Amino acid sequence: MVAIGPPAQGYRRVKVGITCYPTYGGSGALATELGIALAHRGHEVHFITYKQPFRLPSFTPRIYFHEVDVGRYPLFEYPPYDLALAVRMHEVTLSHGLDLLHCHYAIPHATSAWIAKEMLRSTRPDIRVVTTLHGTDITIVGQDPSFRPITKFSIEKSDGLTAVSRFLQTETLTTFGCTACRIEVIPNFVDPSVYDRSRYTSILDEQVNSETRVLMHVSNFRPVKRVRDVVRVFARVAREVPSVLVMVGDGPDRVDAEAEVRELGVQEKVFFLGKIDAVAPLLAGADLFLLPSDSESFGLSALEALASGVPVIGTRAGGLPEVVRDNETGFLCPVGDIDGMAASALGLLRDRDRWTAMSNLAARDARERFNLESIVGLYESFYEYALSLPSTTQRGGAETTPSQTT
Ligand code: GMT
Repeated sequence: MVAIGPPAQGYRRVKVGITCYPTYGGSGALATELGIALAHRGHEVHFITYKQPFRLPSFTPRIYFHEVDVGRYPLFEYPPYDLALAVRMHEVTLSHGLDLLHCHYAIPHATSAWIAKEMLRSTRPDIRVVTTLHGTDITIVGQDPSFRPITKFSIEKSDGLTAVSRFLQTETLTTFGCTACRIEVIPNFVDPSVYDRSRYTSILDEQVNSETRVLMHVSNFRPVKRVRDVVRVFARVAREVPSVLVMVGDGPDRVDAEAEVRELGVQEKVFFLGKIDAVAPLLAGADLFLLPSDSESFGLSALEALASGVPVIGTRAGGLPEVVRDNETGFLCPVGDIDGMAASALGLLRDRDRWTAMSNLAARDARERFNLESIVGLYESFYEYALSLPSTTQRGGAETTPSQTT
């Protein structure tokens, strides 16, 4: 865990309300770990969401959790969570004197924050809204005709915008054409003390003998993850190298993955573990991480694997090439290229020296480029910048950021 220390470079201590999706998913994991790190550095953090975030321990000094209760009314076939969230944001801002609201994932969080800000216009005109774009809020949901106008509006009404990769920054600017929007790239991060292979004795040892290679996939099993491809790549590898596949997580396509396992006759070699909060001890026992996604704005799970010394076999999709160095810390192939991914995996598993070199480089590169300490410092700096701006209420849209990465 990070040490308690002052905010980076003497930034002021802030009171921040963080809203995220609290159940499984990279954006919720990142938002929670950011909140924990900020609290360790002396800031006051208020999570405002419908459930305690899954990576939030029961008690951490300077962290508070405010549950959003949507309530029930017979007339509401669709209970208005967005409005209940706005009301809670408004209330927590007033009762705890928040400086800013930090929304992770645009829809509906940035929209609710805008409503809360309008409600605070006379009492707290100084409240600022920062929105971090994570991925499908832009690439899938935000482009659906039913959400596109409100996504664009909410983005434009945020005081500050960050995106987790250069890919997502460009995608947002081109998709929404919001020329007034300036988006700071602040990549995701890992805590190097948690994702450290040497810290854990492999908990898979009881199930898997030392000659068997462990391939792993961690996700929320949504269509974008292409979990059937995970099984297909593995089945090819398993034909030639003694190996098992460990599938961590759950979601709509789990049944598909299980069907593929049966169709390919690899039931004895594939373990579905379901949702697991702490993946670091599992990653420490893995030889390869598979992430054959259709699109991935960043790939936090890939970063956690790399930091754990697990080379990644994935796709050259979205922001993944910004995280995985092709041929150095893993291998990236075109989406759907099962043969290519299987060949890369086999090549590496058969060459232990190369695997060791790649594993070491993966851990080092992840620590250097995506270190918790420095990335949290970027958020602190961004908060400072957002707080220094005139509000969008007065000027009508997101503004230029201090260090543009476009
Ligand atoms: O946008 C999503 O699909 C949801 C989100 C999540 O909650 O899992 O995932 C996105 O955000 C992560 C954290 O920033 C990124 O690491 C993932 O790449 C991204 N997912 C996609 O782009 C599919």
